[in-house]
Amino acid sequence: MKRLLLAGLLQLHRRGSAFLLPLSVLGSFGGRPQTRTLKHAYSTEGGNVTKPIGRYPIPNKNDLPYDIVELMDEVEVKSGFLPNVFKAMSHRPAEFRAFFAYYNAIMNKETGNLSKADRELIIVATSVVNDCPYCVIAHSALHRIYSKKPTLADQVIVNWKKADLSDRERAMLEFALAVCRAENITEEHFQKLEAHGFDREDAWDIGAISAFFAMSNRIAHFTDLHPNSEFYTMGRIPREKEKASSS
Ligand SMILES: *[C@@H]1O[C@H](CO)[C@@H](O)[C@H](O)[C@H]1NC(C)=O
Ligand SMILES: *[C@@H]1O[C@H](CO)[C@@H](O)[C@H](O)[C@H]1NC(C)=O
Ligand SMILES: CC(=O)N[C@H]1CO[C@H](CO)[C@@H](O)[C@@H]1O
Repeated sequence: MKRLLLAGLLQLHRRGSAFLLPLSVLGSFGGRPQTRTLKHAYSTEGGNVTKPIGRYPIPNKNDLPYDIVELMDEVEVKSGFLPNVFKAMSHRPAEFRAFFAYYNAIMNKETGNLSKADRELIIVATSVVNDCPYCVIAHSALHRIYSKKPTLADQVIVNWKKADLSDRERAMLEFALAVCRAENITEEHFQKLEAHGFDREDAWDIGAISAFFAMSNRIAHFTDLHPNSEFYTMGRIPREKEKASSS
């Protein structure tokens, strides 16, 4: 059992850079060797000890199992900040491991017709229905980064039916939302997907992302999980412009 878990986590590690944020957003951490040890505690946002990120206590780093600390450090070094979902889930180490193993299995899957941007868009659209600010804000940021489209996720957040989506994306979101709303899923749903190049395995991928994040949305809900401030601005301004204005 322990071995299996370790194998799973090692896989997570090997794919670390693809795990949460693409290399293109790693900014100044980009090319550095990742041996830096992060010393601070995980419990607050931006070191502001008076502003909690959620309702449950976050364990001190020293009290957390090593595999969890290692993964958090890796994500933080590679991303430039540690998304609050890692801190919140560390309250339950066994669930932390299960959560990120499942997350990795569906989000970093290398087969099928869903791009990374497609996956993020499914999370955005369904998390709106589930009233989850953390998930909408974090995953719309990731959508902007992966798609290089700074406005589409915002459009989907307000009203996906009026967003500048392709017919393919529309069909994908229609299915994801039918799963999200627990509608009666029939053959017709699968046929509509097929008309846009999504086979049954792709339908599973869309359904599984919708389902997993419905669970994640609910955990964020009762734990009162707050998004990191970094997510709000990520991917809104093209990098060349950003560089030009800061030099
Ligand atoms: C820390 O958070 C508290 C509570 O939200 C806020 O009043 C205070 O201004 C924050 N301090 C800093 C330095 O951001
Ligand atoms: C779901 O749809 C199928 C096919 O149209 C139908 O036979 C079935 O009765 C429906 N089930 C429910 C619970 O509405
Ligand atoms: C339309 C499209 O991209 N179809 C591809 C979906 O994925 C399968 C296998 O993963 C490919 O064989 C299809 O070409």
